[in-house]
Amino acid sequence: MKAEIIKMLKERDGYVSGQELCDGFGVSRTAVWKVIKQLQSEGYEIEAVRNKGYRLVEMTDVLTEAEIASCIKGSLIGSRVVYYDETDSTNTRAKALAEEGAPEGTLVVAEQQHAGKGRRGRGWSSPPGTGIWMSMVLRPDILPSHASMLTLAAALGVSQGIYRVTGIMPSIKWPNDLVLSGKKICGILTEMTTELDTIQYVVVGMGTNVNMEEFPEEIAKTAWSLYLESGRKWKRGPLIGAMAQELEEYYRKFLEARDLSLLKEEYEKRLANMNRPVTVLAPGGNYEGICRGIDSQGQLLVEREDQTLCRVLSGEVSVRGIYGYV
Ligand code: BTX
Repeated sequence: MKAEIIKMLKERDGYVSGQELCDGFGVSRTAVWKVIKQLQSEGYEIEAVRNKGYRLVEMTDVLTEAEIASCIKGSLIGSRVVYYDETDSTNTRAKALAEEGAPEGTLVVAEQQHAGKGRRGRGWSSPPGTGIWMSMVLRPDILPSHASMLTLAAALGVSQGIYRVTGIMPSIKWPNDLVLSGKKICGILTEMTTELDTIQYVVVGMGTNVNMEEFPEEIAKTAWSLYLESGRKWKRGPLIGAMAQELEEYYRKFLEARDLSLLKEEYEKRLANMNRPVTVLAPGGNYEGICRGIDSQGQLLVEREDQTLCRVLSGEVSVRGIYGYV
């Protein structure tokens, strides 16, 4: 009921009458008033006028389960929202929930992570009040070897969600980072659990730097936020809503083709390294080449000096631009 009331208040230009809320939810006026009081204490400025009802005047950057749920527009991603004020890692929480049978589309969001995870045992800085730390549970009927493609589809979803709300379009640094001004604003971590060669579930975790004004020294040179890029602060609820909707869209396209063939063109348009020199840091030795996009399996195509085309498997290597971070 709380999320529905937030949604009604946001969608209405004028007042929502108390009676309308009572009738709509089959509750008493006192029950409605209690919810309004709670919302006011959470940061929603709601005007209450006798004989007219309630009107949302302004809101701070509220991040609660009800706020997030009120921003969800699709039918899959975010169909269930689980929110923590603080947790170890939303990926860890999403995996535990998936083990307990959480349905596909479950979205786990935290205000703060004290053990945010990057790839290969690295950490992810996740302070409170400034970022979006979220993970979604997926249960795709695909081969485990195809799951890494979900990282690329998610990169498109998050970047499109950011674009829709802010008008800023981040580039993608293959396979799992979003960048602006040559620095990282988002990282994606995909983890899966399989049984007898079938996927039980995949958890895709996405960390987006939204309103940070500065970063810890260790990452200050490579990290960036939407605030630093645009000079203004953004409300995280609507951003999460737009990201969830876009993630759903790209996930459906991925499932339709069972690979990235429907997403390849768009991905390449946003690929930061496209047609630029890259160094591939491969286990067998580094080499240089020109990035020529991706194939329908999400492998990076790198043209070497002798014109041979190498396919770089996601997860197998890191790719760095020869100049700077991108
Ligand atoms: P990655 O291994 O590509 O990047 C991790 C590296 O990025 C770190 O070693 C550090 O140098 C740098 N870094 C750490 N924190 C930040 C930050 N906030 N902004 C920019 N750079 C940073 C990328 O791994 C995958 C990250 C996924 C994070 C999400 S958050 C929600 C979900 N839960 C969870 O535990 N992880 C995912």
